[in-house]
Amino acid sequence: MSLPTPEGYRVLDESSLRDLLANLPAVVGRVGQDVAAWRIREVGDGNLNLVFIIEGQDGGICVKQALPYVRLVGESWPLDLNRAFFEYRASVIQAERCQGLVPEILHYDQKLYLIVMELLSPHIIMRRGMIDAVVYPRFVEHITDYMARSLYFTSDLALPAARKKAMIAEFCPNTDLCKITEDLIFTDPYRVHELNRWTSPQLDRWAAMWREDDQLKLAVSQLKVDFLSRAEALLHGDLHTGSIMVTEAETRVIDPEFAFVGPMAFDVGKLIANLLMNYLSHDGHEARPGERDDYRAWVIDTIHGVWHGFATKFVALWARNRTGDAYPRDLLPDDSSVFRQAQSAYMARLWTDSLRFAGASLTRRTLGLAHNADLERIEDPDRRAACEKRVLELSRDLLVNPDSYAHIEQVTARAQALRARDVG
Ligand code: SR1
Ligand code: MG
Repeated sequence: MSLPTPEGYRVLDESSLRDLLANLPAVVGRVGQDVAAWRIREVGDGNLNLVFIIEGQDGGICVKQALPYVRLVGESWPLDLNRAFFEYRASVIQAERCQGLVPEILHYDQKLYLIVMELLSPHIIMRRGMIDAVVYPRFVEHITDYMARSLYFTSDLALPAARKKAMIAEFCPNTDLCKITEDLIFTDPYRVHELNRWTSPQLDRWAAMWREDDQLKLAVSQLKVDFLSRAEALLHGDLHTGSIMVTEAETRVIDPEFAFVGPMAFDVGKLIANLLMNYLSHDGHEARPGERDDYRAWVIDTIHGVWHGFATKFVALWARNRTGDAYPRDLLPDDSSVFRQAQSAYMARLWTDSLRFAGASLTRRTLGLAHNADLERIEDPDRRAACEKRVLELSRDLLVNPDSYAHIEQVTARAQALRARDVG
C-alpha cells in the first residue's frame, strides 16, 4: 500500500487479526479459548471497508476495519480512516436510544481504525432478502422505532443547545464521507463525470437529458444546500436496505460511518427511495409477469408503514419529551393549538424534504457511481433499463414537484402507474 497512514496503522489479514483478537478478553470470552481453531474470513462486499467474521467453539464476532481508500475504486481515491471513529461514536449514541436495533459494540481500536461488534447471525443484509422477495413482517415496526428515536433524541427538540452543538462539533470532521454524498448524490449524476455509469446504450439519452435539465439541476442544487447546512439531528447518513440486517423477527441497522448532524429527511428519504427501487426492480427479476405481485403489494405496504409509523412515533416522542431548547413550552404549551400547529408545520416540511431526498437517491443509483443490487442484478440489460427508466421518471417528479404529493399513498400510486403504463 503506497498511501501514507498514521503511525500504528496497518491493514490486517486473517493471521494478524487472530493475534490481535487473542489479546482481547471480551473477544476470547465470546468466541472461545481455542484461538488457533477460530475460523476467520474476510467477507466485505461493501464499497469502503474490510469486514471479517470470526467464529469459534463458543460463538462469533464481526470486525470492521477502515481502509485508507475507497475499496470500490482503489488507492486513487484516498479516504479518511477516522470514519471508523465516527461509526463507533454514532453506534454508541444510537445504542442509548435504540437498544436492540443496532449491533452491540465490543471494542474500538483507535490506531487500527477497527471496530469489533457482535456477529449478527442468522441475519442477512435486507437488500439481498428483498431481491429474493422475502417478507420481513416486523421490519416497519423496528425501523420506524429506530428512525424516530435516533433522529428525535439527537435533535434540538430533545437536546439542550449546548449538547446539540457539542454533537455537531464532534461529527463535523466527518467531511470526507459527507463529501462522497455531496458529490455522488447531489452533483455528479447531473454533469459529465468519469465515475458515472449507467446501463448503456439504453440509458445514454436519459443521462444526457439529466445533464441538460435546468429544473432538475436547480432542484438538486437547492437540496444540496439543505444537506450542507441543515444541522438538525445525528443522521445514520447512509440509511438504505444495504445498511440493515434482518431476520423475520429482528432488525439491526449497521454501518453508520456516514454519520453527521444533518437534515433528518435525508435518512427518511433515502430509505423510502431504496424501498421504491426494490418495488420497481421486480419486473426485471420475475420469471413470468405478475409472479411477484404479492411481494410488490408487501413492499408498497411497507413504504406506507415506514412513513406513517415514523411520523406518528416522532410526533408522539415530541409530545412526551420536550427536553430540548427548540419550541419552548412557555411559548407553545402542551395541548395548545399553537403547539399542534408547530408540530404539523414541522412534519409537513420533513415530509416534503424526505421526498426531495428520495428523488435524489433514485437518480444517483441509476446514473451515478454506486448502484443498487436490486437493479444491478437484473441480467438482461433491456429489462434492467426498462425498470431504471421508471426509477428516473419517479426521481425527477419527486425532486422537481415534491409539493404535488400530499401523502405517501400518492407516491406509491405514481410508482404503480409508471409500471402499469409500461407493463400493463
Ligand atoms: C464510494 S462509496 C459509494 C456509496 O457507498 C455507500 O453505501 C454510500 O451510499 C456511498 O455513496
Ligand atoms: Mg455501508
